[in-house]
Amino acid sequence: MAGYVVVGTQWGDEGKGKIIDVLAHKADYVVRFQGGNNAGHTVVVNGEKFILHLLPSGMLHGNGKCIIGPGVVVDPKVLLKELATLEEKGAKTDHLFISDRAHLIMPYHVKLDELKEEARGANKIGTTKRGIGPCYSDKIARCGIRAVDLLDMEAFAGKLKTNLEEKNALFTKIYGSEAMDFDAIMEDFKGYSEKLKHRIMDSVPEINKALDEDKMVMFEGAQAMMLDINYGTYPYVTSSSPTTGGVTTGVGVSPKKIDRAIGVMKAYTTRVGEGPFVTELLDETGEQLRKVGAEFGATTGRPRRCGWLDAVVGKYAVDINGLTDVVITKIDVLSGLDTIKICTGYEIDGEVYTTVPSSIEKLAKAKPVYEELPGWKEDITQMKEYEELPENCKKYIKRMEELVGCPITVVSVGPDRTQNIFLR
Ligand code: 2SA
Ligand code: GDP
Ligand code: MG
Repeated sequence: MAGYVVVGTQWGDEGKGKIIDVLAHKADYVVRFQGGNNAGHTVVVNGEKFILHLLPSGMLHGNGKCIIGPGVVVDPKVLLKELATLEEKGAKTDHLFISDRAHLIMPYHVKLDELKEEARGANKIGTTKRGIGPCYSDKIARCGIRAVDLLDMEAFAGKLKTNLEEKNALFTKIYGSEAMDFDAIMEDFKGYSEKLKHRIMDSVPEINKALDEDKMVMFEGAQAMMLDINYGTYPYVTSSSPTTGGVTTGVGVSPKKIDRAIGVMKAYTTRVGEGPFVTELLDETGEQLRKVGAEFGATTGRPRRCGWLDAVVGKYAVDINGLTDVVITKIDVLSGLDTIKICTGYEIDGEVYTTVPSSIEKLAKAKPVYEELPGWKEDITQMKEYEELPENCKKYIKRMEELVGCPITVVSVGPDRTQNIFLR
């Protein structure tokens, strides 16, 4: 069996897309298991940049099958646009399939996401406003509409009618907004059904069979550990499980079939959206990280908040995900700094914590306990071997490894597919 999972270990945007693309050339399947088009996964091939939102990051290899799994929420309009963009660039797309169990993001979910964020005011979550939370809410409330419903537009119409009645009452009576038109939505979705129906499949038996036949299946995580609905900085999280546990429920495979769990860890930390961020830098160094690291949302363009590496979060991610490997990314962004800090604990009301507290109020009060390491000046972006790296850079990598307690197997030194140093 060769089930590989790739997950984010911080607040997302660690470079998962790049790493999945690097590994996907030998994969028979690349499967998304949660999230939706809130994700922005960047892949750079020969200097050309592709940002994937719903499409798995293995799309550009065109060898294996790419599947949008049962645990994903799919906005068909966005999906069709993304497919068209790739096709315009000459990439092949006939290897993309959608699980019939995946839930559909409906236009009323997007509208509700916007209205809810507006209503929260200063307490907003900072969502991507792509309808993710409202769609997962309907899934759990057992009134969602799924991809399989696009294969039976009569059944679809009945479900849309019931849902829209309820949502329109919310829009008009609670939010003072306008009702949405049933006929217009129905018309659009008939079109999506025609364009997508040949890609809708039952992915469960096929993926399980592939794993039983020792094929390589890569499960692609979106968002990350600290945005997990159960273990992240609730309520400042996304509405799915981006951790390895999300694979078993999000694709329908046993945990026994996962052989490697790869956590992608940025050499510093970023967060986009609201919520506590213990190592955030609101000074010039934070500004430098944002500038050098080009830290802007790949979906919304929002500036990302930047700060030092948080090893408390790193260790938490290693434990919860059962990581077998850590891949460090963007360490090249740290070149030129005199010293670099790593957070090893949180001081909260005079007590030092080395685990992530569940209370958001406590976390908001946490002061980072730092360890300081010497920096390096060299440009490392063209280096190919571990031995070539500056001594202080090697020391930083070693210390990261010790603190998070998991072998580091790859160090990424630039956005391109080819900019990697393999350690093991
Ligand atoms: P949502 O839209 O309901 O999932 O938002 C809830 C929180 O999850 C965060 N979130 C993300 N954080 C980092 N990256 C994401 N993808 C894009 C990117 C984000 C962008 O690659 O840059 O472009 O702004 C992502 N998606 C969701 C979100 O910020 C909320 O904190
Ligand atoms: P993802 O959501 O985890 O896939 O990450 P994003 O694509 O949202 O953000 C990561 C950004 O960093 C993208 O612009 C990547 O092209 C870029 N990137 C990935 N790895 C590296 C690296 O090692 N060095 C640098 N400088 N950039 C990288
Ligand atoms: Mg991203």
